Amino acid sequence: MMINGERVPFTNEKNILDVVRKAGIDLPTLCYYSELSVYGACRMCIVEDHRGSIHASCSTPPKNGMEIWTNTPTLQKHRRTLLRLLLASHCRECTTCSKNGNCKLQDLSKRFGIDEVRFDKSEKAFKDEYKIDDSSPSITRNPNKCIHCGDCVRMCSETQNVGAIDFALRGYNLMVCPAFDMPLAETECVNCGQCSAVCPTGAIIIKNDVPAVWKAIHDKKKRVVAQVAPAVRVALGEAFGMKEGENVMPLIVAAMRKIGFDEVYDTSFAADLTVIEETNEFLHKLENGNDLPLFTSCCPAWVKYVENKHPELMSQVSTCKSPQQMFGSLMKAYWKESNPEDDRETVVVSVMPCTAKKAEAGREELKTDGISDVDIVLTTEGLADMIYESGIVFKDLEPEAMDMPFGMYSGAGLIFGVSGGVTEAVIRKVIQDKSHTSINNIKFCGARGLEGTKEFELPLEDGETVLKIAVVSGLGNAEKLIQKIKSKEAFYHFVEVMACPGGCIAGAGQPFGLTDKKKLRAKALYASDKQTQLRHADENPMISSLYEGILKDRSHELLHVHYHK
Ligand code: HC0
Ligand code: SF4
Repeated sequence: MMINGERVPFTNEKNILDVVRKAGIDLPTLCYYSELSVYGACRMCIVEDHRGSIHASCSTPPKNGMEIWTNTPTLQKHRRTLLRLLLASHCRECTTCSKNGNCKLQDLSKRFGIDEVRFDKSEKAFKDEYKIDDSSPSITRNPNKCIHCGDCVRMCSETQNVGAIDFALRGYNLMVCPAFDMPLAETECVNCGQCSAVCPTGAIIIKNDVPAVWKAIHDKKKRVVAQVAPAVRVALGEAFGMKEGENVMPLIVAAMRKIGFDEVYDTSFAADLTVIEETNEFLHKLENGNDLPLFTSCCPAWVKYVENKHPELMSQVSTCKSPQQMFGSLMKAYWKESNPEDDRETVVVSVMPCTAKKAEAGREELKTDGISDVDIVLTTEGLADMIYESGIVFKDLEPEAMDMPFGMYSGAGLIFGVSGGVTEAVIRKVIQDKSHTSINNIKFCGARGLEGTKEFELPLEDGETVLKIAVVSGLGNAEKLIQKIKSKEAFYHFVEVMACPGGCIAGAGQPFGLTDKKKLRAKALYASDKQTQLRHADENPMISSLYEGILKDRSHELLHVHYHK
């Protein structure tokens, strides 16, 4: 086809938009994500053909012989009108909006030179129009900033099979909200935050816990201990213009020390503990042959999904706390035991790629004597904001090493951040042959890759047992798998579920990542795993010493949980 007078070949592209973008022209969109269905609502991606007809390029398939233009005077005029109409009913508190600098509407307004808005309303009218829904521990909904693109609705229903939000009312009153405009916290929302990840404006934003972290850091009576999740290190650099997928963990440690955190540790350490506890639980179930499959429990959005939609399966969800929570409970207990004289209060701050971890940390079941095991959860972007606010030039930092002992981890704990990682880590523990070659060969078992559903068999060394394993990411894929299990169409021994498509590398708290970015992040985690000295959780010497010490009698109390919704 011809684009702006130049011949552009196309192959499998499903719409003109993808062909145009492949040709290096960034057509604007507000409602298009290649991983969601096409909605065609915003019309920003319009193109003009040789007859002067206008087409929405996202919903028009490419054809041989087609001639289109992407930036004619007519298109420019239409795009500006569309933006002015959107802005006419959009509040314009840009300087105080948490999406300031990261908002597609703001970005396109600048790009298309919108310097005045007709049909203006008073600021007061904007502010009073819809109430802000602040009920969720993970996200805040501000319908006054919604442009009705429907991205969040499609993400929530198509990808996640949750359907907590949808369009309501008609015409001028049209809005996106939960059924009966209930507070989000009272719906089936699982807190995965994927709606906020695709929201082009500030209509759905992630709860900002940065002020609480500053307050703790500035309080001299508090010992502020941080844990950094596996997936954060391969995404945070993007916020400072570094290469996508680069592992910047040593710079994160340096930045966090400068910010004022007292100790900086790695959640991958606790993931090693999870591997040990979860594998023991799995082998026990396998021996008894009941209550299978064992479902993983480290993704809190998945746990909430099961509680909401399949409560009868909760007995099959591992009782292991997630690594975030294992870290929190262990850290607090360990400190109390080993430093009885220190009267500072320990505040555990997690840095997570995830919004659901904020909700998880607040759960009653994950408190000890009424105090949360994890006190504050920052997202990757939240930490980037703190670094930025501190004036730290991230790229120029000297790399620093984690604090010890909770900064020691194996590669098995590190790969938790990508879909299939938990499974691969468990397999590394299950197999008897721990040689380098054997550990390396597990990567071919079928657990790796960004496909939403992966199923494979693993023959064990006893020559008899063949494990049937499934790895899914995206709750819609999990639902399909559950239906197959329930109808007995399929049987599995072990099932890993992560709510975000691709796993935590694509968590909603990360700089937004489509497929290519996810691939780079996954690659970086696997490369870092390969470089670690310790490849399986049992090799972590700190873990062994904990089992001989504090965990000798308290492993169940500190590392397991029984949810009662
Ligand atoms: Fe994940 Fe985790 S790997 S959930 O995906 O299991 O958030 O990165 O920290 O807890 O370790 C998120 C990421 C974690 C936890 C770990 C697990
Ligand atoms: Fe959070 Fe990871 Fe689950 Fe996404 S997959 S909701 S980032 S724990």
